[in-house]
Amino acid sequence: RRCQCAFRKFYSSAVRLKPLVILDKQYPTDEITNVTPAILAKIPMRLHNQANHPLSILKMIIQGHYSDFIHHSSLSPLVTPFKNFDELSFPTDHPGRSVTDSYYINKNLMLRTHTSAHEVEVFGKKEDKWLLTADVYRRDEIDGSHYPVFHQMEGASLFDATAEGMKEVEADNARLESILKQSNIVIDDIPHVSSTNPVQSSHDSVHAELVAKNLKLSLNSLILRLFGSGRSTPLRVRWIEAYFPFTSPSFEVEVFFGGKWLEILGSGVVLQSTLDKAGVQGKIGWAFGLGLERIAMILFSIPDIRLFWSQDERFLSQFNCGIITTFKPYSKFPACFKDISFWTAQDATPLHDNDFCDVVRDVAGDLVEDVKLVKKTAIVPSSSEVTNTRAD
Ligand code: FA5
Ligand code: MG
Repeated sequence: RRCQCAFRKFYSSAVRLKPLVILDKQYPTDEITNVTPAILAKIPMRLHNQANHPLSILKMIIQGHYSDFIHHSSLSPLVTPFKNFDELSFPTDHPGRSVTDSYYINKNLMLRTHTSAHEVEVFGKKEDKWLLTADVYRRDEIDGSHYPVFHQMEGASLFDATAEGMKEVEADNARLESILKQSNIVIDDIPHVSSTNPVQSSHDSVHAELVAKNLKLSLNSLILRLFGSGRSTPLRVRWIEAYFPFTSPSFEVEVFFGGKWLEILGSGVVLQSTLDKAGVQGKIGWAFGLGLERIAMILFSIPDIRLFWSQDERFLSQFNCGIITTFKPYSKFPACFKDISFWTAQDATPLHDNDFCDVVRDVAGDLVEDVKLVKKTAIVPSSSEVTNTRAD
């Protein structure tokens, strides 16, 4: 009920009519504005660019793997619905467009729901191989692995749609296959194309199959790089037929980790109409979108997706640039320090520090992490004074 009240208060017409200031710029609001203060507060944080944050460490590891790709990581999250949906051939009645699923600043501006929103823009720069990391926003459920703000990394690779271009793909496929053959990975594969996951009509089917195969090999080798080291059991990866309005054929990938299959990415052969809109001609290629939190949760053993937003030193100090370390859990509550004065009668048996610790343990149990003696004195207090010991 408290939540509903806050929601109604925020959406009262007085607030709604006020312009919103986002990243130092003012934007008008209208009857479909539904972005909340809690979401707005996340926009400047750009966790993927914060040094030593697990998301930025992961970003850098993936960038290192795709070393010949150009990187983008500072594009504004504010995009038009046209860019987020129409440019990518989403049908006009797609549920993702609704105000119940996406965050709108006003009817002409929204928070991107995926990094694919920048595909036409980046392909338009005539870049063939690129990665793009960004914060994305969805009015999703909140639980241990979903959050309304999360981070994706988009990757794309284009090749000349010619015999020469396909030779390049074949050579890369052979290189990747030989790496994967020698490693401890079990891949549950599906056909590169099928009647339910078809080649686009404008594509040569041999080209499309080679490119789909390159996409799979490339992602399998990335997954091996991320999850493969120091394992006693084989790494299990599963490819699943999927549907995205802007790729065909399309795939999702799941990794078996901690007894569960976890979906980590969506991918596919880029729709030719996306490249047409970007003014790219004579090329064919693939794209993927990785969920960074899902991968980082596994790699760093971070149990809850909300922890990524923590500014608590107990979280941030655990991660170092470029290294995957295992997260050590700590209390969800901030540390609370108490000063306690404790005294004994003059004629009593002297109190050992450990006796005092036992008293604390008896009363507070494991809630107390640390007890420190601040000062011990033999001075007998007058009736209005006590000696101070301090227990933190
Ligand atoms: C997409 O967002 C597509 N844009 C991916 C894509 C790119 C397909 C390029 C084809 C070509 P999807 O909605 O499945 O797809 O999200 C991709 C990944 O983001 C998921 O696999 C998951 O790892 C992560 N993800 C999705 N929703 C959430 C959420 N609420 N919280 C955390 N991670 C999420
Ligand atoms: Mg998905």
